Amino acid sequence: MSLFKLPFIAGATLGLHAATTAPNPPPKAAEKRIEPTRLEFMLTSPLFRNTQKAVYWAAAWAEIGIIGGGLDSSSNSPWSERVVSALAFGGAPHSVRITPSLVLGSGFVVSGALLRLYCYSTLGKYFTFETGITRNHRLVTTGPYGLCRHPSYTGAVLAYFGILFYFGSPGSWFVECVFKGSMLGKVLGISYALMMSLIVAGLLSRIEKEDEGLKREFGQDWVEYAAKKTKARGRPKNAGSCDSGTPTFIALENANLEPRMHFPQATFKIDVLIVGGGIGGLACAYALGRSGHLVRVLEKTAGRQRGAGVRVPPNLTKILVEWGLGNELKKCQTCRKTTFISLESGDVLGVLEWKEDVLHEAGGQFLLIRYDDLYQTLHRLALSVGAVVTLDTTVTSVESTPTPSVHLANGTTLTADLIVCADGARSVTRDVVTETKNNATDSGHTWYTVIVPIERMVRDPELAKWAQVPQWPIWMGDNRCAFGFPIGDEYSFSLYWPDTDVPLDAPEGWNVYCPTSILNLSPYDDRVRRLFNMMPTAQRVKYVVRDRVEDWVDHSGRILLVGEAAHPLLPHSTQSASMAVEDAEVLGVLMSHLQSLEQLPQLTEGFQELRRKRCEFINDGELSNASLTTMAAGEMRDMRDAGLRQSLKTGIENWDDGALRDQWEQIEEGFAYHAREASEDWWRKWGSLGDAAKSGEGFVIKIATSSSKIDTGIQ
Ligand SMILES: Cc1cc2nc3c(=O)[nH]c(=O)nc-3n(C[C@H](O)[C@H](O)[C@H](O)COP(=O)(O)OP(=O)(O)OC[C@H]3O[C@@H](n4cnc5c(N)ncnc54)[C@H](O)[C@@H]3O)c2cc1C
Ligand SMILES: *[C@@H]1O[C@H](CO)[C@@H](O)[C@H](O)[C@H]1NC(C)=O
Ligand SMILES: *[C@@H]1O[C@H](CO)[C@@H](O)[C@H](O)[C@H]1NC(C)=O
Ligand SMILES: *[C@@H]1O[C@H](CO)[C@@H](O)[C@H](O)[C@H]1NC(C)=O
Ligand SMILES: CC(=O)N[C@H]1CO[C@H](CO)[C@@H](O)[C@@H]1O
Repeated sequence: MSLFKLPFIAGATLGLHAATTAPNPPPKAAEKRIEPTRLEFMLTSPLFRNTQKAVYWAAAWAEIGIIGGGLDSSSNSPWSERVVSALAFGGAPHSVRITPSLVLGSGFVVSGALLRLYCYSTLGKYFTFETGITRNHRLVTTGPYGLCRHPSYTGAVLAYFGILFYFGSPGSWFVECVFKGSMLGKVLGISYALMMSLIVAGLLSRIEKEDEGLKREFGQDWVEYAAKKTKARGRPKNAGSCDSGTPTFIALENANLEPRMHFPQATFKIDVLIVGGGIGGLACAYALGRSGHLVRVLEKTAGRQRGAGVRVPPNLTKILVEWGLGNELKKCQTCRKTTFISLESGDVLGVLEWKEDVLHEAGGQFLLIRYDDLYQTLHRLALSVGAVVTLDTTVTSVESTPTPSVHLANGTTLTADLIVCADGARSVTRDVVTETKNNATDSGHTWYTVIVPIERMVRDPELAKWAQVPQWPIWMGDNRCAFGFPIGDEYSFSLYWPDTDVPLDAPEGWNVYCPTSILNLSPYDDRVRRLFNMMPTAQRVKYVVRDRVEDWVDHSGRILLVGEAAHPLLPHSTQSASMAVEDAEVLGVLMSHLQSLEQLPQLTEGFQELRRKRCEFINDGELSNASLTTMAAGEMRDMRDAGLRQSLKTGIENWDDGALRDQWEQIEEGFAYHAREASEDWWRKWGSLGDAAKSGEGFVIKIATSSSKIDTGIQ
């Protein structure tokens, strides 16, 4: 009779073994993006888990021993009696038998284990016992994850519940011998039950943390998935139930995740210090971290800087989508058209439609977003690849000898294999790299920006239309212009104004404010005045003109300028964020090919070669654009306006007339650039020559830039 018990013993023991054996090693420290809970050690400590497994195996063998001894007892062999009495622990070994609750317990363990094995196979190598979101994960909603939100938790709880049921059943060796047999047995039994409660509590306390982590990482995707999986069961979040009728627990492991896009990693990994954690610095941190390098960002501010609106042109959208932000970008507004309006009269002069097919050609959407949102998103991305972002840390200088190092304002010096200077237009590192003084001259113009809540704006019927259709109107005036666009529930409105009107002097930078009343807007379109004066203060960004930076790489090839430190732009340019992120993408792709430290100068020179021309081209376009929109009254301006009026009649396709057609072609070229492909092309052309040098063929190539001729030679 008790022989029938054997399959159930086997089921319970093997089931529990499978359910508590990790299919993959734990994620690396940098990948632990979900904070561990206080009971985490109960769940993840291998020592604890292995001890637990050993106890179950011992109990299983004891039970088998008793059954075996019992079978043999008819022959009264002294051997079997000795075994049975040794395992009896003072209890009643003959009461060890098969009971319905024992069978049920074993059934629970087996079904829990099978559910978990299904989860292991669905998630493959992304299933780890430690909570964490590793690099390049994606939300998995298939297989068991399509049934309920956290099947592996359900499985774990089923298995633990089953084993408790099994060992706690009358007829089990534990109850009949150990528990009933002695005081010590009772103490053991009760402490064991307590421990199991702690494990279950550990599982439960993880639910929230993991939900938060998944939500942080996957945003809308996770919210939608979670809502679907709980709504379908008609229960609130965290209390839903699965088809089996057992509680739905959040996947204990790294569940629900899968890689995004595959990005190659460098075979040779280096330490990188990034000076400045703005758009450019954070984007570089992500791109370099993704290529496998160890990155630390040093940012002088506390990190929460307030910006205004940023325009995200198509090929930046493309990069961000490849970086896994597609869903976040869906929440942004798409720019539909640009209306050109006379600042003086308020008349509409022309319309430029951002046609779907034209943008499609350029490969992405033209979006309007908030600076702060882009900043936060890139910050999160940087952390997701293990980059460390140190705030409130001001860099005073950098140097390359004897090793690349960074001096901080507090006296500390940090060293790295590569220093990336992303400290913006007012860079303190630029002159060290170029070894010449970069002149800064006053442009005589300043940007004034207000952020107006949409709900306030729509109360003025004449202004409401600008807010309701995502568009980017430009008011063109004599030596000045204005433009605005909606960013979520706010409206970013900027004026580009000559300093001759407002003699108040102000320092350069993005955190300077002034009262809006200092501008006299009464001679202009009254809507501009009303909109601007809705807010009491404006952000005041002075435009300082800087020389073109010829050298982006220092003589050692290990200190590199990126973003506005390398190519200062007119503030509020269409392409400002885009240029900085493109830099990052190109740098990341090049650095993913790094095979040795000696190769570093080749790659940094390659970066300059790839990026400088494009940035100059874009900057020239932005400047000629600015002069086009701020023309003084005269013959030229009349021609411009005539051309624009033509666009009102014919639309963009038929813009054949000179200046505007050229303008559009420029815009198109700016929009259609593909940073990753451009750098991969470069690598195919030049990178392999560098390899030849390394492999000892004696072929040396120095990358040509416009300041240095190609210099090849046999050594
Ligand atoms: C606060 C802020 C708000 C902005 N808002 C807008 C906007 O609304 N619209 C728009 O079009 N553009 C905005 N820009 C500009 C835009 O970010 C840039 O034009 C472009 O993205 C290039 O960025 P960058 O990273 O090269 O330089 P920046 O954006 O200038 O970033 C440079 C970073 O380096 C840090 N830094 C500077 N010096 C040091 C130092 N010595 N040590 C450590 N850290 C240092 C700065 O604090 C800053 O975070 C803003 C920039 C900033 C800094
Ligand atoms: C200086 O600042 C850095 C970064 O903020 C910090 O790690 C370091 O400990 C500081 N050093 C001193 C001496 O305070
Ligand atoms: C920068 O300033 C120096 C010294 O005033 C001057 O000689 C040089 O020509 C300037 N460079 C440019 C590009 O204006
Ligand atoms: C030039 O200005 C137009 C609108 O005036 C704008 O659409 C375009 O993006 C600008 N060009 C560049 C290169 O930024
Ligand atoms: C999204 C995207 O890649 N769009 C365009 C970017 O530019 C390249 C050309 O460099 C086009 O081929 C892409 O279609």
